[in-house]
Amino acid sequence: MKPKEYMDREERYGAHNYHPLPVVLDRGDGVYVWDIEGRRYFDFLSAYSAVNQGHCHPRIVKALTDQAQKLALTSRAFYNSTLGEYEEYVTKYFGYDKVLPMNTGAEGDETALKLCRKWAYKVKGIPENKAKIIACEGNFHGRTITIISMSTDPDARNDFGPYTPGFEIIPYNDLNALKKALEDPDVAGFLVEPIQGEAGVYVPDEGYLKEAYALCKKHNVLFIADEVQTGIARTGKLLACDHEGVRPDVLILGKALSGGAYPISAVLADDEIMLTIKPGEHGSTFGGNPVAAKVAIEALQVVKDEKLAENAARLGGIFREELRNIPSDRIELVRGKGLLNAAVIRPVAGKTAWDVCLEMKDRGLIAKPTHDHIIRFAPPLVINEEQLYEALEIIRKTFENMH
Ligand code: IF1
Repeated sequence: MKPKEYMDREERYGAHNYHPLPVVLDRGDGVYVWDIEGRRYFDFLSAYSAVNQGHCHPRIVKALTDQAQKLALTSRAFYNSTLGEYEEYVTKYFGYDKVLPMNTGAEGDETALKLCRKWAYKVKGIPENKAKIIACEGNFHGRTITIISMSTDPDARNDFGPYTPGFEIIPYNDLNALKKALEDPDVAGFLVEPIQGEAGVYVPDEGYLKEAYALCKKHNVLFIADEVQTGIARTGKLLACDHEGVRPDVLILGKALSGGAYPISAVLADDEIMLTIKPGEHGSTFGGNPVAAKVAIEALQVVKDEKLAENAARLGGIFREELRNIPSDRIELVRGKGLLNAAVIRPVAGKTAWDVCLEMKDRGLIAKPTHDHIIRFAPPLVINEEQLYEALEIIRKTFENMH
């Protein structure tokens, strides 16, 4: 089959909720993916940071296949031989009393919201149905009805109402707005991305997270960090909150928790919060299943063994510097942390970030634009310096050709 036939088939039989770049991928290994005609690309999206450990990491694949052949799913109606091992591993790894395992990032966020509300009524003592959660403009936490009720993106939100109440939206990176919102005694939580991904890799001012955390403490409000995209070494530390020494009260992880091999998410918190949810009050058929348990342990161990946070910090610095040195008036701004980076593109003669991405694809690097004028650069964290310079050369040539 030709590439066009693959694309046409998706178009014909699949819902049109995505607009993919015209490349048909077939195989992956480390920082590379190959299309069906055998052309190789640097993957600079990494499945939106799910593949931090690289495509088809042999240790993660082995954990997956070994466990899949032994026992895949029992439901949470029974104990099993793998869940406790994972729970002990992941809580010690991140330093929390308890974990609640789910599957997707959106489910992790939903779980955190429910946990926050339960805590509001059982511990903080907010009157029934009055709990409020603060979220930020430009947020992205997933696609469920409740989550899009917090969204300020018309595409994510429009025509999906009525919306879930109980949220207050404040500007991101604005401590005064947070201070003001926290004066309401019915506020139970502050949900925040340490770096806003979908908004275009928007890095807040230094000190924002630390001060926001302190303000939350002052008002007995839970600081809830959505590290689904920023977590697990992507920004050069294990968690993006680690850059400011902030330990979230509730931590949401997803994506790279599996190295991209399996849908795995998790919510971590201490007992005072987590034990407010009792048997029957929350759960999931697949959450914490034996395959997920084994895959997540291996995926997290790979991050440590291969020092991926250190690599992301070092190579991220080189990447931003080299990108800024590209002599092109098309690159308006470069920002990011670790290997979560973005370039803001100045459209010239009707050519947008999409055209830049098409050109990069033809030269052997795939990335995806966000918001028409921003390109995210987020390779797997196993990338080495030589590969990074090779990728930068592709990017440089692309811009050179686009004057
Ligand atoms: C799509 C963006 C990335 C997330 C944060 C929760 C979730 C996500 C901080 C939900 C998901 C994705 C989903 C993907 C596009 C994508 C994305 F561009 F929209 F912002 F990564 F950059 N919290 N992010 O970033 O996780 O339920 O999807 O597992 O196609 O919607 P999920």
